[in-house]
Amino acid sequence: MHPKFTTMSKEYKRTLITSALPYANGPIHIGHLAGVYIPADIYARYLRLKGEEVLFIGGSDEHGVPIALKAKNEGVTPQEIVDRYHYIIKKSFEDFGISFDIYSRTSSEIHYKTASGFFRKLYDKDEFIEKASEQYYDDEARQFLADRYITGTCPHCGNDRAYGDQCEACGTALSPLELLHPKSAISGSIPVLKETKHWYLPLDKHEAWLKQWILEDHKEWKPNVYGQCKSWLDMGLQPRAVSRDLDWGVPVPVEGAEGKVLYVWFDAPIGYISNTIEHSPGDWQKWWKDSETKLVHFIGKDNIVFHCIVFPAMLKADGSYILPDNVPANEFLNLEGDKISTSRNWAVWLHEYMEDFPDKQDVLRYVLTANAPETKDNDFTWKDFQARNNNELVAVLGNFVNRTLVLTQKYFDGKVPTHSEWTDYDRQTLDEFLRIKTEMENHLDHYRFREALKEAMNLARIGNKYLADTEPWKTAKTDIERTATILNVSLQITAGLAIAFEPFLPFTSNKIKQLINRPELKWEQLGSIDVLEAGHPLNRPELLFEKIEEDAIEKQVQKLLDARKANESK
Ligand code: B3M
Ligand code: ZN
Repeated sequence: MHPKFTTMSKEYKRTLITSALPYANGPIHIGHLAGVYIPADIYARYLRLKGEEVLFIGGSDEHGVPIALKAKNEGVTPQEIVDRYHYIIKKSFEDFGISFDIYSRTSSEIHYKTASGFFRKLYDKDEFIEKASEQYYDDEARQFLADRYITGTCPHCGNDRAYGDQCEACGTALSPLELLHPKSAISGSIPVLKETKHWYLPLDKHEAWLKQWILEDHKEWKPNVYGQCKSWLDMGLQPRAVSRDLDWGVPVPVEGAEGKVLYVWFDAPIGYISNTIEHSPGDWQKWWKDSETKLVHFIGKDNIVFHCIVFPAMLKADGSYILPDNVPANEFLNLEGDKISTSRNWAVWLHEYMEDFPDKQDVLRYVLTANAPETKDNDFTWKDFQARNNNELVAVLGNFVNRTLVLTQKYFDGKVPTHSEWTDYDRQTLDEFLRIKTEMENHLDHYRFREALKEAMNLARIGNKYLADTEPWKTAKTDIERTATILNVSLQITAGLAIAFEPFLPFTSNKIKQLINRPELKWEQLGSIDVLEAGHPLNRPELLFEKIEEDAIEKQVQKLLDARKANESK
C-alpha cells in the first residue's frame, strides 16, 4: 500500500494547472506527452469532472539561443521558426485531446508586456544586482556570443566541437572561458573578451525561506523533486543572471540596456501568467494572487530547479503572487532502451503517430500512462504498445463493454433491464465497484496516475469476471429475471467505466457515453448502482478497440532502425 502523505496542503477553492511550455523549435514526441502533458491533462479532466474550478494553461516557449541559432543557420528570422513549430505543436496537443483552456505563446504582445512589467517591478524594488563581467564578443558580427554560439576544444576530452556551455562528447558542463581555441559559431572568427553588464537575481538572498518552504513545509513533494531541491539547497544558491546579450527575446526594459534581452528562463515561466491574462483579462489575478488558488506545475525533471527554486524566488521577489502547492515532475521516458533524442531522430513524433494510427490517440495515452516515468525513467517499446492494446484495451475493457451491450441488445432489445433482488455475489461485486472510486481518488489526488489507471482497468476486470461467473447467456435460457439483474449490474459498471476512464481515455469515454446514450456523467456518479434507469434505451453496440497486428508494429520498429542507420552514416 502507499504511505499516506504527510500533506500540509490546505483547502483550496480552485486549481491553476500549468504545463511546461515546450520550445517551439521542433515538433513534439511521446516523451513530452508522457512526462508532462498527459499527467497534467488527466489531473485537469479529473478536477473538472468533479465540478471543481480549474484553469489549465499551456503554450509555446519561443525564445532562447537554440531558436535564434536555428534561424541563423536556416537564414530565416526566429519568428519564422517559432511560427512553423508553434502550430504543429498546438495541433498535436489538440489531436491527443490535451484539454488546455488556452494554448498561447511567448512571442505574443501580451507576453512581452507582462514579462517586461514583471522585470521592471523587480528592478524598481531593487531585487536585482547589476554586475559587469567579461564575455566573448564577435568583432566581425558585432555581438556578444551566447555560450552556445562559441565552439572550441574541450579541456577534458579534447573533442574539438565542444560548445561554450557543454561538451557533448564527454558530457561535462563548461563555461566559455574554459574552451581551448574558441571560435564564434556566427562568423567563424576568434572572439575577444569584452565587458558587459547584466542583471542577476540574488538567489542566495532567498535561500533561507526556500529551505523552510520546500524542505520543511513540502515534505510531501515527490521524492525525485524533493531530492533535487534538497541537493541544490544544500550546495548553496548563487546569484543567477536574468539577462543576455542577444537580439531575440523580450528587451530588458531599462535605459542603456540596448541589445540585451531577458534570459529565456526568466521570461518563459512568466508565460504562464501572460497566458492566464490572455485567457481571463478581467479576473486573472484570482488565479495568481489569491491564497485560495492551488497552483500546480507539471514539468519534466530537467525543469525542476527553475520551477521549485528560481520561479518561486521571482514570484516572492514581486511579493504579490502565490507559490506552487506542488510540482509533480516526472522522470524521463526512453524509447526502445535508448534516450529519446531529437537530433538523432530517435523519437516517436506525435504528428507521425497520428498518420500511422489515426483515431488511436487513446491507445497511446493508455500506454504512456500505464508506463509513465513517475518515479524513475521508463521505457516505451512497440512490443509493449501492442501487448497493452491487445491484452488490456481490447481483451479487458473493450471486451467487457461490448459483451454487456451485445447481450442487452439480444435479450432486452437494447433497453436497460429492471433488476430484481441482488445475490450475495452481486452485492460483493457492487461493493468492489464502489471501492474503485475511493481508490482512484486517493491516487489522483496525489498525482499517482499509473496507479489510478490501474484501478480503472481493475473495474473492467471486475466486470469481466462478473460476466464470466454469472454467465448471463446461460441464465437467459432458464431465468430471464436473473439475466436482467446481471445485465443491469453490468450496465451500471459500464457507465462507471465511462466515468473512470474519462481523465485517461477521453475519446473512448465519449464513445462509451454515446453507446449507453448518456452524454453527461459526473465523477460523483462513479460507483453508483442506478446511473442507468430501467427502460433507458441504449445505442447499437460498436467495438471500442481493435487488435493491432504484427506488421503494424514491425513497420514502426523498422522506422526506428532506419533512423538509427541514417544517423550512424551521418
Ligand atoms: N521550454 C524547457 C523544456 O521544454 C522549457 C520549459 C519552459 S517552462 C516555463 O524542457
Ligand atoms: Zn569533452
